[in-house]
Amino acid sequence: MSLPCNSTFPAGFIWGVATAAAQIEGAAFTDGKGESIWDRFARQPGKVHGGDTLDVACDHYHRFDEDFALMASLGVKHYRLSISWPRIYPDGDGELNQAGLDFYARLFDAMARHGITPWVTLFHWDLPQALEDRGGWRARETVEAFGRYATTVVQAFADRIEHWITLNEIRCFTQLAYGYGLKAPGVKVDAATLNQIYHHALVSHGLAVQAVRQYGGPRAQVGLTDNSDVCIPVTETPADIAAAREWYRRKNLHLLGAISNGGYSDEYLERCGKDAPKVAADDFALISAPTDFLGLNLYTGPFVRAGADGEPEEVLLPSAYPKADSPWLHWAPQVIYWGTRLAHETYGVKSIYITENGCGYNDEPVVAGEVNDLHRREFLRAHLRELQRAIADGIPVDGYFLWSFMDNFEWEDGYERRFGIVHVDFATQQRTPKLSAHYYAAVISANRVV
Ligand code: GBH
Repeated sequence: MSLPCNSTFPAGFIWGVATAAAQIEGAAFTDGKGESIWDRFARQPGKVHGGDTLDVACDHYHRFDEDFALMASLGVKHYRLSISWPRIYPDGDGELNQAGLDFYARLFDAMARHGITPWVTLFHWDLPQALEDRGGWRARETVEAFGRYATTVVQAFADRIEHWITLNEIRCFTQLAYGYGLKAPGVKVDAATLNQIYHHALVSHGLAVQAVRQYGGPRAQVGLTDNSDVCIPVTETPADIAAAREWYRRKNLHLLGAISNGGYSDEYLERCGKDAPKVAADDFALISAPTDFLGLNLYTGPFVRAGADGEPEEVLLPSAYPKADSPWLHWAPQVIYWGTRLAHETYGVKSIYITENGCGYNDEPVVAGEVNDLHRREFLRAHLRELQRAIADGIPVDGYFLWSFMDNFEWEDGYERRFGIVHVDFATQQRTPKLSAHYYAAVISANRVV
């Protein structure tokens, strides 16, 4: 008798891996690429761990063919990657760099040869520095420039790409970058400017959707990748679930809430007060145009319970609570179940892809040709069990992309923090699949949690 907990995933379930251009490509100033805000940020003292830069990274720019061969050897058939805007438009706008388009054409050709389907993110944080110099995401001009860049890329690759992701994690390149100054460009703007930046990100998403609809061809699919704030009910009882639902609704009001609502809610506008964003007449027609799927990056989340009067109340993490080496990444596998369930219930999303999930650790040495990351295998297995539970409960999750294919430039943490299932020796560029890579290969091949 086959036990339900060992059942296979639905036929056609998408198993993939993910990366982003700035984190792996290197070749930061090669073939006409312009400077990005991360190239600049990494050169400012004290911003990135160890003074690491993106100049070489995994040298994927020159090694993509071997990387795809390795990917294919693990049975990975779907790969989420991003395109570097400053490779295509070195100044963000204006002159097109044909060599940049040619690079991605070679890359997609190589993927096709290795039987790997691309899922392309148009913006994963590497804003051209030239645009930042003219106001960056504070300026509506950047939104228009993004629309032109997105149109160029979609037109160039419509014959090869069917899956498009507009933006990666609005909260990170707005709030964390311009609000807290932790990510490039590393500034702290006032509340009104930050709300305007959020709004500009939403309009940019809308312009990319429009570009895919106009030029992507009949089979093209498009969606946003969001890192919604997700919480986990401490007990799965009606009171705590209701509290979690309310916490989730409030926290995501300004992004997924506004998109699904077709405008900013009164509740959000009251919260903004005098700092509310300026909205042009047709903005929400763009922002709220239907998409084909929602991408969710799910890593962790707080635990919430019903407090007095059922009000959501976060339960603080005690010091003994398990974490990865990334200090923000505490162990909470149910984020997969509740992240997808709350999105489905709250916004009526019909198709969800988990576009990232994974964990970051520091010391994962290669010993006798092997990397023993049993900790990551355990992390994956626990999260995949929650994915299976979500699917069993009828939540429409159609795919899962593991972050990341290989160790890479982990933003402000530099190369210290490793998220890959493939180990990269950054001195030699040697790749070594970790124990978790062999585990994930077995999951893909069996189409179930093994
Ligand atoms: C993703 O972000 C990114 O898309 C990806 O590029 C990255 O490599 C990967 O995850 C791993 O980090 O400093 O306390 O304010 C993940 C979501 C949310 C993780 C914000 C870091 C910083 C929290 N990120 N978080 S804090």
